[in-house]
Amino acid sequence: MDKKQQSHTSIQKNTKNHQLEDYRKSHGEQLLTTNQGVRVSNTDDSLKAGDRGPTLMEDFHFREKLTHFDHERIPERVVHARGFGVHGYFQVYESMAEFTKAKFLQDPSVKTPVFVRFSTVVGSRGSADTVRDVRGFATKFYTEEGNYDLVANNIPVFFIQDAIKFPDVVHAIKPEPNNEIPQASAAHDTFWDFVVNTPETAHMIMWLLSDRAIPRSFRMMEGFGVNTFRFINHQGKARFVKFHWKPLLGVHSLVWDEAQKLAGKDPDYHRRDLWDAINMGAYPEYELGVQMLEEEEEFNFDFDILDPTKIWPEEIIPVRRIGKMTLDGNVDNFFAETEQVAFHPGHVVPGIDFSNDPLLQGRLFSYLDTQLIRLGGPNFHEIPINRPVAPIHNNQRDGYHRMTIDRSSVSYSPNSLQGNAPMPASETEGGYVHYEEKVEGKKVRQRSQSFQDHYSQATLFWNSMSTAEKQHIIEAFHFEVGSVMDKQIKQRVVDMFNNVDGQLAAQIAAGVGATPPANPGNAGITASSPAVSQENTVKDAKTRKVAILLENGFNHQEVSQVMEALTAAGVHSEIISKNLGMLTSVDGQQLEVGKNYVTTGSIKYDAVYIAGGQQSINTLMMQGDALHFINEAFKHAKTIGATNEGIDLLMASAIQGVAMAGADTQAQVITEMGVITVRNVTDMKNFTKEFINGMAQHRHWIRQNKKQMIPA
Ligand code: HDD
Repeated sequence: MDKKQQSHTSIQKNTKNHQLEDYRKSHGEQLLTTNQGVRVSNTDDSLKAGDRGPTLMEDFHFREKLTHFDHERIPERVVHARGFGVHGYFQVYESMAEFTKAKFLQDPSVKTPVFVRFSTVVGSRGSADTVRDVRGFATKFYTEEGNYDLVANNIPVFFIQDAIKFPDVVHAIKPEPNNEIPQASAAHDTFWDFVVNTPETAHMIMWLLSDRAIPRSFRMMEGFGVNTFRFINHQGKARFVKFHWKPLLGVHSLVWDEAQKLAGKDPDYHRRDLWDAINMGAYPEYELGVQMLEEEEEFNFDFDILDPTKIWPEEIIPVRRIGKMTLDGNVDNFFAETEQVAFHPGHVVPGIDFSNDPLLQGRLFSYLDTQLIRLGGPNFHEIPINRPVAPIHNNQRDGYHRMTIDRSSVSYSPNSLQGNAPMPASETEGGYVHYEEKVEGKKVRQRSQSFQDHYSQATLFWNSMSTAEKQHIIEAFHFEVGSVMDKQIKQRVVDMFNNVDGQLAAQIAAGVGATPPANPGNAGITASSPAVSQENTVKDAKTRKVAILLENGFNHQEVSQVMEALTAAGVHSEIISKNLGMLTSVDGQQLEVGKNYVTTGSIKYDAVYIAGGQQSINTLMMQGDALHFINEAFKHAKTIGATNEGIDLLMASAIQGVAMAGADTQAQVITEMGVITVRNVTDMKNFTKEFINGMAQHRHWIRQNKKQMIPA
C-alpha cells in the first residue's frame, strides 16, 4: 500500500469520507466514452471532410470535448483565491455541556469529520504561497446536527471594524486596477493610502508586518475566529466566545528574504509542505481553544469586546483548550474538493450563535452571496464536499444543477396533504433557536464611541515583541512603505505609527526617506501580552527538514549515524549534491542524492549538515553553490552542523570564525550562534543531540549583527 492510500485508509471510518466514497471515481482500464456514455473510437482526429478538409459540425464528440473544456473554469474567490484543502477529524477533550449544547462538543469518543482550507487572501489562484499576507484557516465540521464552519484567519484582528468597508480595503490591497500590479502584495500606493486614511487599521498592520504574515508552514500557524460569537448551553444561558486554533508544533515563520526567494523557487512551498507531511503520516494537529466571557462581563474591559480590531489578551481572558483536530487526508481532486468547498460563518449549529460585532454581521450576508455567483446557483450545498452528513429535508426546489430528485408533489408549508411535513423541529428535537438577545436603539449610521481607540492594542502588540521580532517589523515597514511612490503617503505612515510608538516611527522614517516625528509619541502604554510573541511558542524539531551536503568520498559512518538519529527524532533529511544519482563514500558505500543545487536551495530546509570525508569536502570547497547554501542558511538564522573535515567547509564560507574556536583540537561539541561543530570523534551521539536541540529553536536571532555581513 502506498503512502497516499494509507492516509485515506486512516479516515475510512469517518462518516464524511464514507459519503464521499459514492462520488469518487477511477477511470483506469476503462474504454473511453462521451458524457452520454457512448464509446469513442478516436479522440485524436476531428471528423473532417477529407483528411485535409474542414471539421464538420456533426462531430458531436469534438464539440462536447471542446465545449466542456471551454467551461472548465469558475470565478476564483474574490479574496482567499489561492488555497489548499485537507481532510481530518476533530475530537473534544471533555464535554462542554456546561457552556454549549453543540453536539460535537459533548462526547470525547466522537470523531467529527472536518475539511480545512488554508489560503492566502490577496493573491490570485496562481500566486505564490510565501507572500506577506494574512492566511485563511477555514474549517468545516460535518457534525451530526449539520455543518458548522469556523472561518478563521491566522491573525486575531481585522483591518476594519464594519463590513461595509470590506470592498474598500480589498480594492485598496488588490493589484491596482490600471495595470494589475503588484500581484499578492500590500506594498503599493493604494493600500497605504487606505491605511493612512483609516486609523482603525493600525493594529492589524502591526500583525501584517510581523513574522505572522510569512508562516513557515500551515502546520505551524495559529487560527483565530476573530469575531465574537456566543455559546449557548441547554439551559439557554449564553456566553461570549472567541475561537482559537493552537498548532502543536508551535507558531513559526520564515524570514522575508527567504519568503521572497521561495516565491520564485517553489511557489507551492506551503501546499507542498502540507501535502508531503500528510502523505508521510506526520499529521498536523491543532488544539481548539476558546476564550469565554459571561454576558455580565461585557463592559469590564478597556476595549469593546465586539470590536474585531481588538484581541482579548490571553493573560486576562485565558484560552481554554477544549479539543484537538488532526489533519490526516489529502484530497483526491483539487477542483472537486478544494475549489468547490464553500464556507460561511453563518453555517452554525445549535449551541453556537452570533454577537453584534458589526464585521461579523456583514460577513453573515457576504459568504452565501458570493457562493451563488462562484458556484453558479443555490444548489452548491449538494456538491459532495459541501454536503452535510446530517439529512436535509425542506421545500426548497429546483435551480441550476439540482441533483436531488424530490418525489412529493408537496413543496410548501403549511400543508395538509403531507401532514405538514417536513415539519419544524422543536428545540428539544434539535431545532435551531436564535438567542433572544434584547436589542434597542435608534436606526443610525454610526460607529460606537467604544470602538474609537485604534492605537492602544497596536502599542500592546509592539511592546510584546522580542528584539528580533521588532527588527523584522521595522524591516517590513521599510519594504512595504519603501515601495510606495507617493511621498505624502510615506510621511503620513510615519506620523500614523508615531501613535503606536515613537521609536518605531523614527525607525520607519529613517528607512523610507521621511521626516521623523518632531515629538516622539507613544500612547503611554507599557502593557504587553507575552502570548502574542512567537518567542514564547512551542519549540520542537519534529517534522523539520535537514539538507546534507555531500560529494563522493564522504564519511559514511558519520552520515548514517546522523541520518538515523534525525529519523528517530522525527526529522527528515535529504542529500544535496551537484548532480543527481549515487554518491560513493571513502569505504565504498553508496547513498542516493535527493536534490541537486538547481532543483533546490537552502531556503527549502530548516537546517544544514556537512559531514566529514576529505575528498567530499575538497570537492564542495570548489563549489560556489555549496558555499552559497551555507552562507544563505546562516543569513536566515538556521541551524548549521558540521563534523570533522566538514568544519573546513564552514571555514571556507562567509561564516568563518563562528563555532570554530578550538575546533581543531577538542573532541567536544561546540555550539555558537546555532552553529554546531565537533572534530576528532567517530560517535555522533552528542553532536546530533545538540544539532536537534538547535533545530528545535527554529532560528538563531542572536546572529542579527553578524548575518548582515553575509552576502547571500
Ligand atoms: Fe472573509 C472568504 C476569513 C472578513 C467576505 N474569509 C474567506 C475565507 C476565509 C475568510 C478563511 C476563505 C474561505 C475558503 O477557504 O473558501 N474573512 C475571514 C475572516 C474575517 C473575514 C477571519 C474577519 C473576521 N470576509 C470578511 C468580511 C467580508 C468577507 C468583513 C465581507 C463583508 N470572505 C468574504 C467573501 C469570501 C471570503 C467574499 C470570498 C470567498 C468566499 O467568501 O467563499 O465572502
